[in-house]
Amino acid sequence: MPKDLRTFLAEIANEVITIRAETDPLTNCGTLISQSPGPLLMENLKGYPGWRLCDMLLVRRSTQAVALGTTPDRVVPELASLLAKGGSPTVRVSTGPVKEKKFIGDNLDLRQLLPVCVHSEIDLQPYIGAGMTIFRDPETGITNSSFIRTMIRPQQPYPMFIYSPHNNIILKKWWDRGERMPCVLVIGHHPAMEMAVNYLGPHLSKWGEMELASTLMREPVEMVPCETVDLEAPARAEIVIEGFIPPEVRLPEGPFGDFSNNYIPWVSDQPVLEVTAVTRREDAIYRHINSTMYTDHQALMLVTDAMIYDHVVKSTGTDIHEVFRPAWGGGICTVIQMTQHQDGDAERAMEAALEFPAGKMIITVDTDIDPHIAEDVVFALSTRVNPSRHINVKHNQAGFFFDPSSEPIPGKPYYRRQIGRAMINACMPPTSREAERKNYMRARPKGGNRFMLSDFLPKG
Ligand SMILES: [Mn+2]
Repeated sequence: MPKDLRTFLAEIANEVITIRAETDPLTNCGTLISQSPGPLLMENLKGYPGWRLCDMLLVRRSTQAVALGTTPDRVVPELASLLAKGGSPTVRVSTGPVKEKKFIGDNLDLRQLLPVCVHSEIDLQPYIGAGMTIFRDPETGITNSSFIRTMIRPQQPYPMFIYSPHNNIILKKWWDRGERMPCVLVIGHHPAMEMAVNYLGPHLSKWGEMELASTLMREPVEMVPCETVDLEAPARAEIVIEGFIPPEVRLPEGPFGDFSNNYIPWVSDQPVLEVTAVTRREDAIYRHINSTMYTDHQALMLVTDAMIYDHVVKSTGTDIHEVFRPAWGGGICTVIQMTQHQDGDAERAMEAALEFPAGKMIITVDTDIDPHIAEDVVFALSTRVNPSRHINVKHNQAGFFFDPSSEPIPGKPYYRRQIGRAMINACMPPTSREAERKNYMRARPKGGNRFMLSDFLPKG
């Protein structure tokens, strides 16, 4: 059975929370999803009879591990080794489940066709957040994919915020020829494909993220020809939207609470998608990625975490266990869990991480600190850092567009930003100074996990 969203949902069935009460994509799905501790399946959507919606598929290391066919402690190293292999071929098929229902025409209304959600409290419009684009380079024929937020106004066309540099290179080539660019938005497939689509590294002359998905899924992705554009789309997707991005049209886009949980930019004029077809499964599941704190939106950053891990390990040889960019750091803080064997190990690891868009705060911690637990990281920052020695600031670095504290660069486009970046060594002394490490041993309560308070409470 080829992998897709459904095979994945079956594999994690014991972790999925199913909601049978009525939920409303326009008023409450956003907050209900954000409150969920794990994978969620909503089966009764107001205004969309017969539809189901899923989200939060990757917020836990346990489900990330299932997606990659590994164990939770091996997610980052395993993903790093898969990414290092690059793309592998997809396979063309003549048809597939995504063709079970077809809607073709210039007046399609995506609000009517799909249960698109409003993500954040003051977003003015519902947004497709889990749409994976397929753009094809008109010169090389290689495709590029990324997640692009698409604003679903009450009528066509639909503004898209195209932040991805690779997508913009390709879009410019089409527009420089005076042509509108054919485009596909894929919604709902195996989460390993979603990880591949979040890949930000180099590849443009060799393969696309769909080929990378074949590597991460460990099987060739089945691709099927589209109805109205000269592109192929994954045959086992839940939904495929086809259309064109014309060179001459711009429409106001935003406000939308994005990535770092800020509204950046508030409203700006952006390109638009003119939809020409929607194909889907008969009983399609709408894959949503709510763009608020602690959702798959931040969890999907693990692709870059794996690349940072790979680079730091290979370029420094330091003893790295885990790289994690926590949602509670707005995605602009990187925690590296490592063991220092010599003085300077942490500093070398952080210098190497700085070569990536690893955020403006890079923090190293030891193996007794869980990077996934904020209290642990703040404990390390508070008790293991001498600010005079262990905080190193680099000025005038490239800033992240979605970081409101980054500053514009005079004379540069609005999305180019600058900021200082801090490297904070919150590790205890290296193993070469073993005696000093005793001072940093964390005191744990007598009895450990061998006794549970609940067993000592009155029964019934
Ligand atoms: Mn790319």
